[in-house]
Amino acid sequence: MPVIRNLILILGDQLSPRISSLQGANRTSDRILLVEVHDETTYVPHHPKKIAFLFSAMRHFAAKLRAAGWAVDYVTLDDTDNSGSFTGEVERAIARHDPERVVLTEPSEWRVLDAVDGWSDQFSIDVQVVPDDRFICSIAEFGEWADGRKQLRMEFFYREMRRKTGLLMDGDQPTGGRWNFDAENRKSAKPDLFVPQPLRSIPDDITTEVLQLVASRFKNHFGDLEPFWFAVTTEQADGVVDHFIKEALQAFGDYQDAMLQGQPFLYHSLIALYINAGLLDPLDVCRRVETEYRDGRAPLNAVEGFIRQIIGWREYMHGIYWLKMPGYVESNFFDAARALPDFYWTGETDMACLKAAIKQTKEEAYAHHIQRLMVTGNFAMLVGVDPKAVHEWYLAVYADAYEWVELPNTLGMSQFADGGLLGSKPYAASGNYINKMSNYCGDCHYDVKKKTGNEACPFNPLYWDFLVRNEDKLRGNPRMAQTYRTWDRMSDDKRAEYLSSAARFLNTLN
Ligand code: FAD
Ligand code: DLZ
Ligand code: SF4
Repeated sequence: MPVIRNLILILGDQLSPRISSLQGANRTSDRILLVEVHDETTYVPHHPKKIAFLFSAMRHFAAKLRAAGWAVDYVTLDDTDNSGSFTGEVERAIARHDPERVVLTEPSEWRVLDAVDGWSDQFSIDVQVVPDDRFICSIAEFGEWADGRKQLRMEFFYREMRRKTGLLMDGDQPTGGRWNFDAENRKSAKPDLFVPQPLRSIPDDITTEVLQLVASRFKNHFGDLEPFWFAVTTEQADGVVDHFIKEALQAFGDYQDAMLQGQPFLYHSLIALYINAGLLDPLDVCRRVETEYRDGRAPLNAVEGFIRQIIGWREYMHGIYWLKMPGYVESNFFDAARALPDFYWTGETDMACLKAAIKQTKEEAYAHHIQRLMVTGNFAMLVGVDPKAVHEWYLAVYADAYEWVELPNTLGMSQFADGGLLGSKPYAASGNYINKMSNYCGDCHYDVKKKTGNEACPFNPLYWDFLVRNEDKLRGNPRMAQTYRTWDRMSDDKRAEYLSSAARFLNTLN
């Protein structure tokens, strides 16, 4: 048997032929390893659609590598010898091939890197972890940017990324004379708005086999496995980008924050799961979208807004995660301790906005940003759910969820659990915001216009209760001053009504 030089482990979110672990690899002397393992499917109870997506994408990727002449070991979940963990499968592959070294691109999650760090001693073998060059800003570069700064504001980081990539730059100036067109991206949507439907891929034989496996093994996980229409190859995911550019990009900016009953996707791109798994390259996508503006086919507010999400927010979240882990996951600025309400797993609530967001999460493994931030996230923060429980829910239920991007979005942006590292004030809102940005309230058991009492929208008293409960932590925040002044100006009776309404509602959650 020929000697194996490098055993190259490719993780489920590294499905790119350009992945750094393959650069410089040799088809004759190296062997690639991909593994479906029980531990990765259950460290949180992932949505069945997410597991099926990754397994099918991994199997298609392995087939593509084999067709390109690579020797690939692929271990399926139902392989009777499967040990159930990355560590166990690397150990078995070392025993099979006796390689000189193990090579992998650095894992995107701290948990996995921590395990990998032990392999060299555990298996007495050289383990080479190479940087992941799919990010525009490396972990080291982000550390340099953050060093010595009191506040790590995304907006300033984003400008650096614009300069670095040259995206939407005219010389050293931002195209259109402004860095950020967000103020133009806050339209609410009318129910009769024409909304494009997502491009749906048809499951092939590989996907069908995966669906059977996932159906039999993950019955107890939250979420509907079928209908399954996610793309599972780069070619299909490219088609999703084409579809987005043609059908939705023009209005992406205008309706970015809008929510409509029965329209889970609106003008969003639905590509985070493909970028995060390696099927799409973030910079390629941004360049294609920029061309739409340069060629006069899409407005600047849409194109800038979209590019900011990817080279701004996405890169920034990656930087924050690696800057702050492993301690970050323990952040709990408000000392919130409530258990996650059961209805997050059932959708059984009279609150129409939460019901809609949770129902579509169950059906699609998807909710758009404002639903995650201002509906499920806002509610969890207002009622004081333990941020770790909130984090575990988000990590489990969305097809695009990986800890490196989910954790800073949840703990930092949505729950303010890091005390303001990411945002200057909590994203706390009463029913008024949800009513302005959606048509949920019309269908709701509660009345968004009522401030207190049993019929009042629960967000209204909960908003004030949250601010009062956390007054010692928030009153000194200059961006909260106006809000506390409003509270101070209320009569004692009004204040008491708010607090007793909130207490009654919170009791129902216990
Ligand atoms: P679009 O709205 O079309 O946006 C385009 C792209 O921009 C996305 O595909 C994504 O790659 C990127 N993007 C947009 N917003 C963000 C952001 N805040 N952080 C990072 N990238 C962003 N995104 C994830 O990819 N994985 C997660 O696990 C995740 N968890 C989240 C949890 C919470 C509580 C919140 C508030 C947001 C979370 N996000 C997460 C960010 C955002 O909600 C999703 O990226 C977006 O909804 C994915 O849908 P889309 O592809 O249609 O995005
Ligand atoms: C999310 C996930 C799941 C559900 N299953 C697997 C798997 O069986 N094999 C695999 O290689 N990756 C899986 N993943 C993605 C990994 O959790 C992800 O690649 C790492 O956490 C990144 O550090
Ligand atoms: Fe949500 Fe309140 Fe509107 Fe009901 S009334 S949909 S609970 S914001």
